[in-house]
Amino acid sequence: MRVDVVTIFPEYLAALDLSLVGKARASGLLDLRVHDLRAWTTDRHRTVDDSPLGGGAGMVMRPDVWGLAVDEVLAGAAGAGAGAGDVELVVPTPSGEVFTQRTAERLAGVPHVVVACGRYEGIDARVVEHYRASGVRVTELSLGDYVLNGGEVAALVVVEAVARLLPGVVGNPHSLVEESHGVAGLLEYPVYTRPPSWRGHDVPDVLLSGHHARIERWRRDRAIERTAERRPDLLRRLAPEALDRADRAALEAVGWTVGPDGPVPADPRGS
Ligand code: 6GU
Repeated sequence: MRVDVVTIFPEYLAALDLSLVGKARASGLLDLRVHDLRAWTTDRHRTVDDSPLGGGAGMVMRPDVWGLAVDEVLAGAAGAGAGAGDVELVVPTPSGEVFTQRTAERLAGVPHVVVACGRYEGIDARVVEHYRASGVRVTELSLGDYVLNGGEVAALVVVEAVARLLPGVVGNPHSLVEESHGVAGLLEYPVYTRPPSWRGHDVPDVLLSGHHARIERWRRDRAIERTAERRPDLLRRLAPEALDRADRAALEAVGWTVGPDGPVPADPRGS
């Protein structure tokens, strides 16, 4: 998979040389290239922004500079054999759709992703409009409901979340199956390692029992409990068919019941 990141702070992405993503790059599973947007400026001061038309605070990134940058990065990969349908332009912005594990899974199947990192008040809206109109898939992504100074952190997040899903990047593909925000729709159960007793806190006995069916049940109960407490929004989205009798008992133990559309708080006055 090829990923191009365009930013005015290429050094920000140095972290992608480390750890699993760094290894994926070194092994050739991930062809990641970071570009300095200012390489496409044409004036002496290498200007990438201008004041907002219509007035208001801050600065807006210029469409002409972004157009030259994105054209060239798209053309570079097209020359390497990718078609227009194989590329997706990702634009991090707090006004985008929320980036989730589903987004990461979808992007992991896209041969070429271009991430355009805006700063200031964002990129002139015609850039997204233009590439959409020219047939490029464009996704504006937000990390969540808070404001960052630019898209670079989102680029780090997207590259890490996507790269670990590429075949061969995570050593044991099994570890991708049960983790939080996996297909089960539950948060991950708590995990423990040796020593079995630490500062007076003991690992739950069942995990030392060697009884695999009981361990599996215990883990699923804890996942249900945790999700009810921390992410009731996720719990409500579970399909009733996905919940067996033991799941329903675990839900009832934490004050939930399973209605025709899925789990709901048992107390009708509750959340
Ligand atoms: Cl993707 N960009 C910025 N600037 N702020 C954000 C964000 C992205 N996601 C959440 N806040």
